[in-house]
Amino acid sequence: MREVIVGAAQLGPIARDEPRTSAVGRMIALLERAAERGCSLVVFPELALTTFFPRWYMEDQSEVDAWFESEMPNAATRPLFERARALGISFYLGYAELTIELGRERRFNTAILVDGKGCIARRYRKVHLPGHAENEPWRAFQHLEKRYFEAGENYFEPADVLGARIALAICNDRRWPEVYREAALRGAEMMLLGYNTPLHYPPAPEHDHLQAFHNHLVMQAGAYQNGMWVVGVAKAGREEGCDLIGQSSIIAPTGEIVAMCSTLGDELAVATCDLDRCAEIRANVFNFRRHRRPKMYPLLSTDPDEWRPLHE
Ligand code: ING
Repeated sequence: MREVIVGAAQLGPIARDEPRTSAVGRMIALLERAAERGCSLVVFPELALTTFFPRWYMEDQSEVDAWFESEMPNAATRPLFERARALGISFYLGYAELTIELGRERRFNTAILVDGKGCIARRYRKVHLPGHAENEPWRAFQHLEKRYFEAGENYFEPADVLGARIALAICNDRRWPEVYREAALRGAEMMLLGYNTPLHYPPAPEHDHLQAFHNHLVMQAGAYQNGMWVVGVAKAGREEGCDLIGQSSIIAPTGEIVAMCSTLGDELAVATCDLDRCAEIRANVFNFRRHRRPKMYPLLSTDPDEWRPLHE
Protein backbone atom coordinates (compact mmCIF):
# COMPACT_ATOMS: atom_id res chain seq x y z
CA MET A 1 0.00 0.00 0.00
CA ARG A 2 1.24 3.47 -0.86
CA GLU A 3 -1.20 5.70 0.95
CA VAL A 4 -1.41 9.48 0.66
CA ILE A 5 -3.99 11.34 2.74
CA VAL A 6 -5.39 14.00 0.43
CA GLY A 7 -7.44 17.11 1.25
CA ALA A 8 -9.77 18.73 -1.27
CA ALA A 9 -9.75 22.33 -0.02
CA GLN A 10 -12.79 23.99 -1.57
CA LEU A 11 -13.14 27.75 -1.39
CA GLY A 12 -16.39 29.68 -1.25
CA PRO A 13 -16.76 32.93 -3.18
CA ILE A 14 -13.89 35.42 -3.38
CA ALA A 15 -15.20 38.96 -3.72
CA ARG A 16 -13.92 41.27 -6.42
CA ASP A 17 -12.38 43.58 -3.81
CA GLU A 18 -11.13 40.80 -1.53
CA PRO A 19 -7.35 41.16 -1.11
CA ARG A 20 -5.13 38.19 -1.92
CA THR A 21 -4.06 38.13 1.73
CA SER A 22 -7.66 37.31 2.65
CA ALA A 23 -7.85 34.39 0.23
CA VAL A 24 -4.44 33.20 1.46
CA GLY A 25 -5.63 33.43 5.06
CA ARG A 26 -8.64 31.29 4.21
CA MET A 27 -6.39 28.75 2.51
CA ILE A 28 -4.04 28.64 5.51
CA ALA A 29 -7.05 27.91 7.75
CA LEU A 30 -7.86 24.97 5.46
CA LEU A 31 -4.22 23.85 5.63
CA GLU A 32 -4.42 23.80 9.44
CA ARG A 33 -7.54 21.64 9.28
CA ALA A 34 -5.85 19.40 6.74
CA ALA A 35 -2.84 18.95 9.04
CA GLU A 36 -5.16 17.97 11.91
CA ARG A 37 -6.61 15.28 9.65
CA GLY A 38 -3.20 13.95 8.64
CA CYS A 39 -3.14 15.26 5.07
CA SER A 40 0.18 15.36 3.22
CA LEU A 41 -1.36 16.80 0.03
CA VAL A 42 -3.95 19.60 -0.29
CA VAL A 43 -5.63 20.75 -3.51
CA PHE A 44 -6.95 24.31 -3.85
CA PRO A 45 -9.15 25.61 -6.71
CA GLU A 46 -8.34 27.21 -10.07
CA LEU A 47 -7.54 30.97 -9.84
CA ALA A 48 -7.67 30.63 -6.05
CA LEU A 49 -6.20 34.03 -5.16
CA THR A 50 -8.89 36.25 -6.64
CA THR A 51 -12.44 36.32 -7.87
CA PHE A 52 -13.02 34.67 -11.27
CA PHE A 53 -12.22 37.86 -13.23
CA PRO A 54 -12.79 36.42 -16.78
CA ARG A 55 -16.51 36.95 -16.08
CA TRP A 56 -15.95 40.63 -16.90
CA TYR A 57 -14.98 42.38 -20.14
CA MET A 58 -11.96 44.65 -19.61
CA GLU A 59 -10.14 46.64 -22.29
CA ASP A 60 -7.50 48.30 -20.12
CA GLN A 61 -4.57 45.86 -19.93
CA SER A 62 -3.37 47.32 -16.63
CA GLU A 63 -6.81 46.56 -15.17
CA VAL A 64 -6.53 42.99 -16.46
CA ASP A 65 -2.96 42.57 -15.20
CA ALA A 66 -3.99 43.53 -11.66
CA TRP A 67 -5.48 40.02 -11.47
CA PHE A 68 -2.17 38.34 -12.33
CA GLU A 69 0.88 37.25 -10.31
CA SER A 70 4.23 38.20 -11.85
CA GLU A 71 6.20 36.00 -9.49
CA MET A 72 5.44 32.92 -7.41
CA PRO A 73 5.75 32.81 -4.47
CA ASN A 74 5.28 36.52 -3.83
CA ALA A 75 4.47 38.71 -0.85
CA ALA A 76 0.83 37.63 -0.80
CA THR A 77 1.45 33.89 -1.19
CA ARG A 78 4.68 33.44 0.77
CA PRO A 79 2.74 32.88 4.05
CA LEU A 80 0.92 30.00 2.35
CA PHE A 81 4.17 28.46 1.11
CA GLU A 82 5.78 28.86 4.53
CA ARG A 83 2.86 27.43 6.52
CA ALA A 84 2.55 24.47 4.14
CA ARG A 85 6.27 23.81 4.46
CA ALA A 86 6.11 24.03 8.27
CA LEU A 87 3.28 21.51 8.20
CA GLY A 88 5.05 19.32 5.63
CA ILE A 89 2.08 19.56 3.27
CA SER A 90 2.39 19.54 -0.53
CA PHE A 91 -0.26 21.59 -2.32
CA TYR A 92 -1.83 22.46 -5.69
CA LEU A 93 -2.58 26.14 -6.26
CA GLY A 94 -4.28 27.76 -9.22
CA TYR A 95 -3.51 31.38 -10.16
CA ALA A 96 -3.20 33.79 -13.08
CA GLU A 97 0.44 33.85 -14.23
CA LEU A 98 2.09 36.84 -15.94
CA THR A 99 5.60 36.03 -17.07
CA ILE A 100 8.22 37.44 -19.46
CA GLU A 101 9.62 34.87 -21.90
CA LEU A 102 12.14 35.85 -24.58
CA GLY A 103 11.28 39.48 -23.92
CA ARG A 104 7.54 38.91 -24.47
CA GLU A 105 4.77 39.14 -21.86
CA ARG A 106 2.89 35.82 -21.56
CA ARG A 107 -0.32 35.29 -19.57
CA PHE A 108 -1.56 31.84 -18.51
CA ASN A 109 -4.21 30.23 -16.34
CA THR A 110 -1.68 28.30 -14.26
CA ALA A 111 -1.54 25.68 -11.53
CA ILE A 112 1.50 24.64 -9.53
CA LEU A 113 2.28 21.60 -7.42
CA VAL A 114 4.45 22.62 -4.45
CA ASP A 115 6.20 19.82 -2.54
CA GLY A 116 6.51 19.49 1.24
CA LYS A 117 9.73 21.51 1.21
CA GLY A 118 8.07 24.48 -0.49
CA CYS A 119 9.61 23.82 -3.93
CA ILE A 120 7.50 24.09 -7.10
CA ALA A 121 7.67 20.51 -8.45
CA ARG A 122 5.47 21.16 -11.51
CA ARG A 123 3.96 24.20 -13.17
CA TYR A 124 1.04 23.52 -15.54
CA ARG A 125 -0.63 26.01 -17.88
CA LYS A 126 -4.26 25.37 -18.82
CA VAL A 127 -4.42 23.74 -22.25
CA HIS A 128 -8.20 23.94 -22.91
CA LEU A 129 -9.40 27.54 -22.61
CA PRO A 130 -13.21 27.72 -22.77
CA GLY A 131 -15.28 30.77 -23.58
CA HIS A 132 -14.57 33.58 -26.04
CA ALA A 133 -12.15 36.43 -26.79
CA GLU A 134 -14.49 39.37 -27.53
CA ASN A 135 -17.22 41.01 -25.49
CA GLU A 136 -20.51 39.16 -25.87
CA PRO A 137 -23.06 41.34 -24.06
CA TRP A 138 -25.87 38.87 -24.73
CA ARG A 139 -24.46 36.69 -21.97
CA ALA A 140 -25.56 37.14 -18.33
CA PHE A 141 -21.81 37.16 -17.63
CA GLN A 142 -18.73 36.82 -19.83
CA HIS A 143 -16.25 33.95 -19.97
CA LEU A 144 -13.21 35.65 -21.48
CA GLU A 145 -10.46 33.10 -20.84
CA LYS A 146 -9.58 33.15 -24.55
CA ARG A 147 -9.04 36.91 -24.22
CA TYR A 148 -6.98 37.05 -21.04
CA PHE A 149 -4.90 33.87 -21.30
CA GLU A 150 -2.74 32.06 -23.83
CA ALA A 151 -3.36 28.32 -24.14
CA GLY A 152 -0.73 26.28 -22.34
CA GLU A 153 1.46 23.71 -24.09
CA ASN A 154 2.28 21.27 -21.29
CA TYR A 155 1.88 17.57 -22.02
CA PHE A 156 0.29 16.40 -18.76
CA GLU A 157 3.61 14.87 -17.64
CA PRO A 158 3.23 13.73 -14.01
CA ALA A 159 5.62 14.89 -11.29
CA ASP A 160 7.01 12.54 -8.64
CA VAL A 161 5.79 13.95 -5.33
CA LEU A 162 5.08 12.01 -2.10
CA GLY A 163 6.09 8.81 -3.89
CA ALA A 164 3.20 9.29 -6.33
CA ARG A 165 3.12 10.21 -10.01
CA ILE A 166 0.86 13.27 -9.98
CA ALA A 167 -0.43 15.11 -13.06
CA LEU A 168 -2.11 18.52 -13.12
CA ALA A 169 -5.04 19.93 -15.08
CA ILE A 170 -7.36 22.93 -14.74
CA CYS A 171 -11.15 23.16 -14.95
CA ASN A 172 -12.24 22.80 -18.58
CA ASP A 173 -9.36 20.34 -19.15
CA ARG A 174 -11.35 17.84 -17.04
CA ARG A 175 -14.04 17.62 -19.74
CA TRP A 176 -11.61 16.31 -22.37
CA PRO A 177 -10.92 12.57 -22.13
CA GLU A 178 -7.56 12.99 -23.90
CA VAL A 179 -6.23 14.78 -20.83
CA TYR A 180 -6.58 11.79 -18.49
CA ARG A 181 -5.46 9.29 -21.13
CA GLU A 182 -2.31 11.23 -22.04
CA ALA A 183 -1.43 11.54 -18.35
CA ALA A 184 -2.16 7.83 -17.76
CA LEU A 185 0.02 6.82 -20.72
CA ARG A 186 2.77 8.83 -19.03
CA GLY A 187 2.28 6.84 -15.82
CA ALA A 188 0.13 9.25 -13.80
CA GLU A 189 -1.57 7.73 -10.76
CA MET A 190 -3.38 10.86 -9.63
CA MET A 191 -4.83 13.88 -11.45
CA LEU A 192 -5.31 17.11 -9.51
CA LEU A 193 -7.49 19.92 -10.83
CA GLY A 194 -9.26 23.05 -9.62
CA TYR A 195 -12.38 24.53 -11.21
CA ASN A 196 -14.65 27.58 -11.34
CA THR A 197 -17.85 26.32 -12.97
CA PRO A 198 -20.97 28.49 -13.22
CA LEU A 199 -24.37 26.86 -12.91
CA HIS A 200 -25.51 28.87 -15.93
CA TYR A 201 -23.90 28.07 -19.28
CA PRO A 202 -25.05 30.85 -21.66
CA PRO A 203 -24.54 28.97 -24.97
CA ALA A 204 -26.80 26.12 -23.79
CA PRO A 205 -28.99 27.17 -20.83
CA GLU A 206 -31.07 24.04 -21.34
CA HIS A 207 -28.12 22.23 -19.76
CA ASP A 208 -27.86 24.41 -16.65
CA HIS A 209 -29.56 21.74 -14.53
CA LEU A 210 -26.90 19.24 -15.66
CA GLN A 211 -23.78 21.15 -14.56
CA ALA A 212 -23.26 19.19 -11.34
CA PHE A 213 -23.95 15.91 -13.14
CA HIS A 214 -21.49 16.74 -15.94
CA ASN A 215 -18.88 17.81 -13.40
CA HIS A 216 -18.81 14.39 -11.73
CA LEU A 217 -19.48 12.46 -14.95
CA VAL A 218 -16.27 13.62 -16.61
CA MET A 219 -14.06 13.20 -13.55
CA GLN A 220 -15.47 9.78 -12.62
CA ALA A 221 -15.10 8.59 -16.21
CA GLY A 222 -11.58 9.98 -16.39
CA ALA A 223 -10.67 8.20 -13.17
CA TYR A 224 -12.17 4.83 -14.12
CA GLN A 225 -11.14 4.72 -17.79
CA ASN A 226 -7.55 5.52 -16.82
CA GLY A 227 -7.29 3.84 -13.43
CA MET A 228 -6.23 6.97 -11.60
CA TRP A 229 -7.25 8.99 -8.57
CA VAL A 230 -8.89 12.31 -9.50
CA VAL A 231 -9.17 15.24 -7.10
CA GLY A 232 -11.42 18.06 -8.35
CA VAL A 233 -11.74 21.18 -6.21
CA ALA A 234 -14.20 24.06 -6.68
CA LYS A 235 -14.25 27.72 -6.05
CA ALA A 236 -17.96 27.56 -5.15
CA GLY A 237 -21.01 29.62 -4.22
CA ARG A 238 -22.49 32.90 -5.39
CA GLU A 239 -19.43 34.92 -6.42
CA GLU A 240 -20.15 38.47 -7.61
CA GLY A 241 -23.67 37.46 -8.59
CA CYS A 242 -22.58 34.30 -10.43
CA ASP A 243 -23.52 30.92 -8.94
CA LEU A 244 -20.60 28.48 -9.06
CA ILE A 245 -21.05 24.75 -8.43
CA GLY A 246 -19.31 23.05 -5.53
CA GLN A 247 -19.25 19.29 -4.84
CA SER A 248 -15.45 19.16 -4.76
CA SER A 249 -14.56 15.46 -4.82
CA ILE A 250 -11.91 12.84 -4.37
CA ILE A 251 -12.52 9.99 -6.83
CA ALA A 252 -10.93 6.52 -6.73
CA PRO A 253 -9.53 4.67 -9.77
CA THR A 254 -12.77 2.67 -9.75
CA GLY A 255 -14.67 5.89 -10.50
CA GLU A 256 -16.26 5.98 -7.04
CA ILE A 257 -16.53 9.31 -5.23
CA VAL A 258 -14.89 8.56 -1.86
CA ALA A 259 -15.10 12.09 -0.39
CA MET A 260 -17.09 15.18 -1.34
CA CYS A 261 -17.80 18.66 -0.07
CA SER A 262 -21.46 19.32 0.74
CA THR A 263 -21.47 23.09 1.21
CA LEU A 264 -20.74 25.99 -1.14
CA GLY A 265 -18.18 27.56 1.22
CA ASP A 266 -14.66 26.95 2.46
CA GLU A 267 -14.67 23.24 3.23
CA LEU A 268 -12.17 20.39 3.43
CA ALA A 269 -12.99 16.88 2.21
CA VAL A 270 -10.38 14.22 3.06
CA ALA A 271 -9.66 10.71 1.80
CA THR A 272 -6.85 8.19 2.19
CA CYS A 273 -5.72 7.37 -1.33
CA ASP A 274 -3.89 4.08 -1.86
CA LEU A 275 -1.97 4.60 -5.08
CA ASP A 276 -1.50 0.85 -5.51
CA ARG A 277 -5.24 0.63 -6.17
CA CYS A 278 -4.60 2.03 -9.65
CA ALA A 279 -3.36 -1.47 -10.58
CA GLU A 280 -6.85 -2.91 -10.01
CA ILE A 281 -7.79 -1.06 -13.19
CA ARG A 282 -4.49 -0.50 -15.05
CA ALA A 283 -3.48 -4.20 -14.80
CA ASN A 284 -6.88 -5.48 -15.83
CA VAL A 285 -9.78 -3.85 -17.65
CA PHE A 286 -7.64 -0.91 -18.84
CA ASN A 287 -4.34 -2.65 -19.32
CA PHE A 288 -3.20 -0.37 -22.14
CA ARG A 289 -0.47 -2.66 -23.49
CA ARG A 290 -2.71 -5.72 -23.61
CA HIS A 291 -6.02 -4.25 -24.78
CA ARG A 292 -5.60 -0.78 -26.29
CA ARG A 293 -5.44 -0.45 -30.11
CA PRO A 294 -3.80 2.93 -30.92
CA LYS A 295 -3.64 2.07 -34.65
CA MET A 296 -7.45 2.06 -34.64
CA TYR A 297 -7.68 5.68 -33.39
CA PRO A 298 -5.60 7.57 -35.98
CA LEU A 299 -7.65 10.78 -35.79
CA LEU A 300 -7.23 11.31 -32.05
CA SER A 301 -4.01 13.27 -32.43
CA THR A 302 -4.05 14.27 -36.07
CA ASP A 303 -4.34 17.69 -37.73
CA PRO A 304 -7.86 19.23 -37.61
CA ASP A 305 -7.99 19.28 -41.43
CA GLU A 306 -8.42 15.52 -41.33
CA TRP A 307 -11.47 15.69 -39.05
CA ARG A 308 -15.10 15.75 -40.26
CA PRO A 309 -16.76 16.96 -37.00
CA LEU A 310 -20.49 17.62 -36.70
CA HIS A 311 -19.87 21.33 -36.15
CA GLU A 312 -16.84 23.52 -36.97
N1 ING B 1 -15.11 26.91 -16.38
C1 ING B 1 -16.08 26.07 -16.98
C2 ING B 1 -15.71 24.61 -17.01
O1 ING B 1 -15.23 24.05 -17.98
C3 ING B 1 -17.69 25.71 -18.77
C4 ING B 1 -16.52 26.56 -18.34
C5 ING B 1 -18.83 25.61 -17.95
C6 ING B 1 -17.63 25.00 -19.91
C7 ING B 1 -19.91 24.80 -18.34
C8 ING B 1 -18.69 24.18 -20.33
C9 ING B 1 -19.84 24.07 -19.53
O2 ING B 1 -16.00 24.00 -16.00
C10 ING B 1 -13.77 26.98 -16.59
N2 ING B 1 -13.12 27.89 -15.82
O3 ING B 1 -13.20 26.30 -17.42
